[in-house]
Parts: sequence; C-alpha cells; structure tokens
Amino acid sequence: MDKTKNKKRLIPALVVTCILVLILVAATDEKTIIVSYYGEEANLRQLESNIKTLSCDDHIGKGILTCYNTFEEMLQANNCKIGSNRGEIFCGLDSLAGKKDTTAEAESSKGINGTLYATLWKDVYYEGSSRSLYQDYNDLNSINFNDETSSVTVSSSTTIFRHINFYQGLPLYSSVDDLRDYNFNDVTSSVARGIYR
Ligand SMILES: [Ca+2]
Repeated sequence: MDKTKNKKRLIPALVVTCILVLILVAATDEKTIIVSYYGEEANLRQLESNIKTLSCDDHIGKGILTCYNTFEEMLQANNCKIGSNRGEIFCGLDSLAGKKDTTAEAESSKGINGTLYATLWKDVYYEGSSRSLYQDYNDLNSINFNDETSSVTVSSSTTIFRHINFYQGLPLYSSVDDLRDYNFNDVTSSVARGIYR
C-alpha cells in the first residue's frame, strides 16, 4: 500500500470533516432567550414551538419579553383594548374607560416609549405568535422574530425594515393584514417606531 497516497487523501477528508463540524456548530448555536411567562422564567424558543398563539410584549424594556398563551391575555396585562377588528389596538391612557386623562401627570408619564406602537404577527390576518412592541429593534433575532412577520398591527406609525440595522424600510401608517401585498412577507429584520425613509 502506498502510504503517501493515503496521507494525501486523509488531509482533504479531515478538512471536509472540520468544515462540516463548524457548520453544524454554527447552525445549532442559537442564543437562548429567556422570557417571563406567568411569573416563571421560560425558554422562548421552547414556548414558541409549543404554543401557537404565544403573545409577547416588551413593556419592561428592550428585549425583555413577557409572554402569554393568548393575545387577549397580553392585551389585558398591558391595559390595551381591541377595536372593531384585530387590526385596531388601543393602549394605555386612551383605553382607560374611554376617557382621556389630560392631567399634567398623565401627560408626562407618556414618554416616547410609553405606549405600544406595533404588533408583529407571524401569520397573516393578525394570527399566530406575536410581538407587541414598545421598543425599537435593530435586529429581530434578539426576540426570535427575524424573517417571521406576515402582518402588522400599527397603533402609531411604524417602519419595518427588510434588513437589520434599519435598512430598506417599509413605512406603515396603518395596520397591514397581509404583507404579501407589499412583497414584504417573512423578511422583516428590524423595526422602529415612527416613519423612516
Ligand atoms: Ca410569517
């Protein structure tokens, strides 16, 4: 047997094996995202695979999600109300007994991130898993929602972006029940309150 020939074959085989192992490691190296779920800590990806209507909000802070089994539970916890259809959501002060609190204290508590500005939905017609957002995200991977959005409930004007870091935006002035109409299905990678061009 020619040992040199065997060695020559062994080296490329080792290189290929190494590359395959690296690809496998990269593919499975998904960051664990811990969320609050009925007072317990839970793994977001696990919840998402078990609960089709998992509904999360980030009202505590950027990337800090609180998740519920249904969208209705999320609305209730956030003092939000639904309008005549799932594309209309009213939150915070405006939803309180239909009466707007215009005291100075109430006005000053609004803040720029005081109310929910948009809900991203995994499915069209505001169905499936969702993220109800008070914060901007330059990379939706951080809340496990990259390239997932198929419809958007807009409470105040919002821009969704095809790429991370707010690149190639689609400005939304009102809710969109099917992003396929805008050639924007399952591509949203970042999102911000307000209109950006
Ligand atoms: Ca989708």
